Amino acid sequence: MTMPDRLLAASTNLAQASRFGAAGQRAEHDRMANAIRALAMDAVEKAKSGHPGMPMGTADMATVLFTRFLKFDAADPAWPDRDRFVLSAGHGSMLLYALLHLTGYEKLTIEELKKFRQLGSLTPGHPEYGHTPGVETTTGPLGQGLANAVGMAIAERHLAAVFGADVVDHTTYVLVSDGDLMEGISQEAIALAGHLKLNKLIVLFDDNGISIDGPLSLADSVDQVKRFEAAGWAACRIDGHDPEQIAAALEAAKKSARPSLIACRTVIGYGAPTKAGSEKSHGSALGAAEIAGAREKLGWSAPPFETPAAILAPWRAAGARGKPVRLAWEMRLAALDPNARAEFERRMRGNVSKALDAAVAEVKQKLAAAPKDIATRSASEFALEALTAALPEMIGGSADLTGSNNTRVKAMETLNAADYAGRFIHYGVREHGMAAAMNGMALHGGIIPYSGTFLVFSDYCRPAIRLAALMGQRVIHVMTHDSIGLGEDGPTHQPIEQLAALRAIPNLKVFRPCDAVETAECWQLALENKSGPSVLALTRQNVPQLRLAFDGQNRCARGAYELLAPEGGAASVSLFASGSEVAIAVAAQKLLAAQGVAARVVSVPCFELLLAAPAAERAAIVGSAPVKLAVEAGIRQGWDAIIGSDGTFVGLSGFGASAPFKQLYQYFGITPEKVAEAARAELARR
Ligand SMILES: Cc1ncc(C[n+]2csc(CCOP(=O)(O)OP(=O)(O)O)c2C)c(N)n1
Repeated sequence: MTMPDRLLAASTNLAQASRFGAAGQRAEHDRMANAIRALAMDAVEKAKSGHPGMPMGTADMATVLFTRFLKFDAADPAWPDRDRFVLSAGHGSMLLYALLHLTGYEKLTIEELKKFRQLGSLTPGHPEYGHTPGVETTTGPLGQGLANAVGMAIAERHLAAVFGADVVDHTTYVLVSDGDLMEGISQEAIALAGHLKLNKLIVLFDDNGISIDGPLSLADSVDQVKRFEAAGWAACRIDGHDPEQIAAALEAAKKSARPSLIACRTVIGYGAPTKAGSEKSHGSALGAAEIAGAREKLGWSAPPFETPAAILAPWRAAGARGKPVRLAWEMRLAALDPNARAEFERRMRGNVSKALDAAVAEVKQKLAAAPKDIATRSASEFALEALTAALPEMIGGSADLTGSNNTRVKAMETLNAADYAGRFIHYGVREHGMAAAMNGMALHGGIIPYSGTFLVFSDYCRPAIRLAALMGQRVIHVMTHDSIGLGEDGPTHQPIEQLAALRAIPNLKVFRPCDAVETAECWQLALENKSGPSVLALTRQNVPQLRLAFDGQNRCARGAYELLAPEGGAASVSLFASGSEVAIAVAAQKLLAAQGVAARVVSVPCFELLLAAPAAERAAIVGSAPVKLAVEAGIRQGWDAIIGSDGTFVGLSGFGASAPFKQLYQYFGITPEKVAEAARAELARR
């Protein structure tokens, strides 16, 4: 037992001895668990929607966890060394809200519980991070919470290795349902956690054998205990309504050298007279008669939304029992070497240090001194050499495409079970699990995760990227091979609609830099984007460096800028492009100039930043040339916001093909000649 564990155990045992007495312990437990059940029934009933079955079935597990194991202080929901509790089965949100209310999270008043699922309340349908104090991650899409928890557990191990167990020493608990474990992402998460031997990750499985359609046997016959064991976990099966079995299993899990699964056999809707054990209690209000029957069965006579003082008191004590532990932690933090403490605090605040500006300037200076006509994925690696040296909180990775994504710089050691201090994660071929684990790391704090895969596989990451955007988490996805420019791998690997699809996600920034200088600038913007995720779409093929003179300003910061002014008078054509197509626009400008047409070139590395710019600035960047033409090796969707619905687009409208990349650009007509031709044709039409 570590020192903080001993402190917590001492405060828990003391409190329990005085409260329960040996004989009354079970009865006290039942009353406390029933308080959760009653609140869940009442809130769902009042809202006339929600999921009472899961909180009623898991109330015993949650009561044991929150009163005897979980290290937390309801008075300080953001305490960095708290244990994390992730409710992966987010539909059971009333379990979490009841727990937060009962343990005394100040904002989770009974009034908030009465407003369950109502606009503006702290108790939305599914738990939302950043909205409700005490909610560690947004859950609802099944499987995500489990994979987030893997990331949190990685973050904990890494930061403990860096800063020491005196300041980082906590456990990540996850409550999962059958649905979580049926989702494919769970396999990725479980395999990764087992491989990394994340022994401070403990999964409580609500093994109730029921999902929405009915008994699980309709669709599933997996032996979850064997499945987890096969992935390197410790796993056991217990009665999820027996507090002593739950406690014993948690004790054992805390001592395990591997991550642990505790499959808790439970009855969904426990206590409901006719709906318990049935899908009927899963996702709708129980109804007045059923609730009356449940109250009687559970021996709960308090009116709706009332928790008798004698039951609330031990709950509140449970919420406060972590306070001395937190205070002791604060003293240990204060005793840390001042530099280490300042660094720990900086990282937990998520502020990137001034070193970032210097690192970016250094990269840009080097590029001005010795220009590089390289692929933007290589430019990204070049930038990462400086950035990862400047920002030790950056943890890189790749889903088995390390050499292709160029996300690993030479100085980076692997983060693995033998050395959690490493900074590069081999995620394996697990894009979805990777993206969700990155969310968990960012949520944990102290880490800026970035990773790599091919842009076309952003589809495999999408549900997790969407949640990162919803939660406002800084995760950075390096996505290379960003167009038909990847060549011979053919249409399965060539992203076409992916840029548009990613740009459709609110609060996600999609960067597509055109050269090595823009790549460094886009990296800077992604790292400074504290309140949302970013994607860096990078080329496989070489591109010329278009920005040759050193410019201290980050020209990508407005999302777009005039790269080349028109030659000889006002522009009659504005050529817009992103990424590798900017060089095509530049060549087209020359062709047009030779034909007496003045054109300007606007590089558009980030739609979202451009569209967020003040209207006057945006108008100045877009300009007033009569012909607006965009070129991008993808679909048109989204570009109309810049070129207008009557603008001209040179790109793709179907899938790619397998061939050397130069041939493909010719074949699909994405060339300077075709761009110039389209511009002239449009000018002639006007
Ligand atoms: C990715 C995803 N697909 C579907 C759903 C809709 N949904 C919510 S709960 C659930 C399954 C319910 O079964 P289980 O997970 O065992 O929960 P329990 O019935 O035990 O509460 C489904 C399909 C979802 N939330 N997320």
